Amino acid sequence: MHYMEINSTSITRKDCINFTMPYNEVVAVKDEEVGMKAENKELFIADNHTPLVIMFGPRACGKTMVLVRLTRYLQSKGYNVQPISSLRPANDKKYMEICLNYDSMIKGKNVPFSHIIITPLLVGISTHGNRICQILDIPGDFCFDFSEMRGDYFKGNMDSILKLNNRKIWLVMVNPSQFTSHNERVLYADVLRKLKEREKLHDSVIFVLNKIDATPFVVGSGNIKYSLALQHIEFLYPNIFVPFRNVNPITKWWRPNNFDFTAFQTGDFSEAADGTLTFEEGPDIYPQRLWAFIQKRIRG
Ligand SMILES: Nc1nc2c(ncn2[C@@H]2O[C@H](COP(=O)(O)OP(=O)(O)OP(=O)(O)O)[C@@H](O)[C@H]2O)c(=O)[nH]1
Ligand SMILES: [Mg+2]
Repeated sequence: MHYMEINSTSITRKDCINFTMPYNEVVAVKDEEVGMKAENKELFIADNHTPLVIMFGPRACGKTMVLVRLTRYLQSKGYNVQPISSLRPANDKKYMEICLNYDSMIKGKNVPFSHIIITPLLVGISTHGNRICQILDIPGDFCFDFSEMRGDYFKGNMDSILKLNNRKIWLVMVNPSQFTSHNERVLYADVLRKLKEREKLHDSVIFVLNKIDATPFVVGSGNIKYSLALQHIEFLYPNIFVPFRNVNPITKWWRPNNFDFTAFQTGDFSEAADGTLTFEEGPDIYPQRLWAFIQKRIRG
């Protein structure tokens, strides 16, 4: 894979717009990194009251790694983060194994977690014995399906999740390289428009630009050129933010958008000569900022 050097301190808006192709080179994920194909199993969300945070995005955009990194951060701050076993029947041995070994699985350095956690996963975040939220990670293949020509993108589990009564906070992944064709990016913006149509009153969206380390928007550790990054995502995914604009004639003047936008880097991934994938976690500022947005949205 080819890595390009970018001098991030001297970029301009024009440069960002012209950077489309190099992104694909920088962060293209090799097929073998994606892991095995996951199975779309029936899911059961027993807790219908606690807000549900849902990781949403195509395959290999980094959903599971964002969950892993957020878990590590929250645990370091004293939160209790535990998988919720009732998501799957007790005879699902693979899921029960993840529930039992989650802590040790996500703590190693030489473990390609995302290759192990290829099944849907529900974790509960609690503090002082109170559950604050649940986070659901679903493999990208089951978030939406482009092949449905009528634009009915959500089927099976995703359709059932959309019908749940829990307050929903969607963590929508939008990195420049998660699709390789313009057509797919246009379709993704359409998927998000449909998602918005099915939102309930208290639901909300946080756009997450993961793999920020592979873009030119990082000025220093955790110091991101946010407005340029936002403009660039808008350029790559035409009209993506339109359904999420604040159309209230009064409040739109000081709050133009009904969404939050944050960057994320789960960590540095390097491959040893023997093929072992090593993970070194990224700066705390990313999970810290994401968690602040999630907490704000939980409060409503
Ligand atoms: N450069 C960079 N690469 C990342 C980052 N986070 C994840 N990756 C890469 O992306 C790959 C896929 O990450 P996953 O978390 O498995 O992606 P996913 O969205 O859960 O994929 P599915 O479960 O198949 O939908 C990882 O194996 C890493 O190689 C990041 O912050 N920076
Ligand atoms: Mg995953």
